[in-house]
Amino acid sequence: MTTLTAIVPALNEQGNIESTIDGIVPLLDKFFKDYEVLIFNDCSSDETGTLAEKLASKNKNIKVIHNPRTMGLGYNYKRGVEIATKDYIIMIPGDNEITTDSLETMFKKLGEKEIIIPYTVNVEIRLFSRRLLSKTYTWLINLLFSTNLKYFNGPVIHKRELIQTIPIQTNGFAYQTELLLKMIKSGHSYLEIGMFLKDRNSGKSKALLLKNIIRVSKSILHLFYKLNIKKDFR
Ligand SMILES: Nc1nc2c(ncn2[C@@H]2O[C@H](COP(=O)(O)OP(=O)(O)OP(=O)(O)O)[C@@H](O)[C@H]2O)c(=O)[nH]1
Ligand SMILES: [Mg+2]
Repeated sequence: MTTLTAIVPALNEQGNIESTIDGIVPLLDKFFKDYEVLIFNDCSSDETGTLAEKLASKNKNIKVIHNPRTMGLGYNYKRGVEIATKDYIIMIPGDNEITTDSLETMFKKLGEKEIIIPYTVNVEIRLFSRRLLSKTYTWLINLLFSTNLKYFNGPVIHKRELIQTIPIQTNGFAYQTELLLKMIKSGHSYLEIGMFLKDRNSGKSKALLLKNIIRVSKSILHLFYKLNIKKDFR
């Protein structure tokens, strides 16, 4: 049996953070010899931080990191990877978006390949605008980098020892794209697995914020230069 670090980013997720954690803990208890859950409260203006602390006080495997200001999804993931101590690392969104059945399917495949890359099967669950953004994004990345992935932004599972050797430059939403491209271009093996999403119960999506879209566009330009022109895969 193996061990897992779950990085749970949460920005203003007071209506979802408890159900996220309550949903995953039984699964982590069942599948892993040991695990840690790192909740990243990125200076939420709602009760996310207080609720996260309450969850941590009930379970010694849960830790909460509070940022004094909002640093971004990629920044938090990077910090999570730096402090992670278990065999594998997964990002589980704090908006309770991933079904536990899907997580279970992924956990069963651990060890088959170096990276487990989930993609959304029930795309119709998302709003048309969000779906279009994802579809265009995936198409564009595959075109720019000659890859053939179905999705770049899911709860990917990495081996800790491997991912800790790869520098992550972006602090924004494109962090997983950066990691996956660097790893795939370096020849690491991967397995794509279908997952099912749930409807966001409360709160708002941050993926469609203009500032996030601009940050992602800049990261992709930078990656294009680094990977395609400089041929620097790190
Ligand atoms: N720590 C941290 N978490 C963030 C930040 N932005 C978003 N998140 C969290 O990351 C997760 C994914 O963000 P979402 O806004 O749900 O984006 P998405 O899942 O790609 O898109 P939706 O389909 O709209 O939900 C959620 O748990 C957010 O709370 C951030 O700047 N910092
Ligand atoms: Mg979401």
